[in-house]
Amino acid sequence: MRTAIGMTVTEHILEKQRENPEATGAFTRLLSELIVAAKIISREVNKAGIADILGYAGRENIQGEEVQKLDEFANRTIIERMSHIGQLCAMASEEDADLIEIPSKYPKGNYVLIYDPLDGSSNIDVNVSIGTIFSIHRKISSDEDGTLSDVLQPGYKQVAAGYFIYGSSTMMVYTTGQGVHGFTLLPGVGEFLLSHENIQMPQRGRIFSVNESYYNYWSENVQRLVNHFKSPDNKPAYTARYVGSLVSDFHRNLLKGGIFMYPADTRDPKKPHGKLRLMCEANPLAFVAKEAGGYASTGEKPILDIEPEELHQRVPLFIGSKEDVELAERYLSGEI
Ligand code: AHM
Ligand code: MG
Repeated sequence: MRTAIGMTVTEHILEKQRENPEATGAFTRLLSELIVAAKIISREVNKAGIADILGYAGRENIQGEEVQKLDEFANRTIIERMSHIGQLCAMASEEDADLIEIPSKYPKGNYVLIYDPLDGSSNIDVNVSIGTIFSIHRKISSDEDGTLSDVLQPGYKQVAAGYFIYGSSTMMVYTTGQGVHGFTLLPGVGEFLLSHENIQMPQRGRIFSVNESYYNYWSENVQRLVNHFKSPDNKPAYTARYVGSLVSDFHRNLLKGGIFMYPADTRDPKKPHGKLRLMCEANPLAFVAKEAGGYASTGEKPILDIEPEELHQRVPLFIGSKEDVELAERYLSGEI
């Protein structure tokens, strides 16, 4: 395949399609439309400071968190753009409690889209990078309409995953299981151009990212792990970076190496699963990490192996450079 820095994402996806003789173009169409949705969201995020779109929308999402207007805009944009293309049988969003059905007036397709429309939403009104995360599965049920079983598939079955990051520039990073590729949006022109080809994550990093204000609510093994990352015995030493937008923290560690952690919270014994959602946050980033030579774990087992039980399931997440995440598993098991 011809790859060259500067090729458009559409050309890149089409080249991948041509490599697969069985490809029908359906998947290419799906990704292309998702890219259009992301460009619209990116434009809206960029003008958030000047448009009167900030502030809380006055309701809570199903997880009891405040929803901001830009989250709603992003969610609506994806639903509206993706419903009519004929490639999806259902969608699931972090912002919607239930499966999102494709209206009966539109044709149905063989894929499911799971997404977090605007991750890191607490950072919207302070001009800090936020993003859209997506995960795509092939339909497995025989119904024309998608069912919950189409969505509740383990991460290793994803056919594509990635994210858009609305930062100092807007980027798209995606994988279809053939490496991880990054594209940067050229403002004015409106095209995503290949800027990071075949991204490889360093096997060991020097950055740890965790919200340490929860220290007292972690298990002793997690506390020991974080103490390890802070230890002056590490040569060279680790450094801490925490944006508070998973996409941004992950993206930095993808390029520079390191580990992002959102451990289980022992405060509430009924919810010992941290904060992040398996289907729309952990799984897609775990697929990207794996394809870039990294690893994602609950601290006990690979994220991608989890058999999901519910749409909004939460998981503890340790993700990043392979050796750092494996070290985390060894601490959490008590081996060290
Ligand atoms: P969100 O999807 O509602 O924005 O929540 C997820 C975000 C992640 O982007 C980030 O890693 C995490 O929440 C930060 O949580 P905390 O403020 O507890 O550290
Ligand atoms: Mg989110």
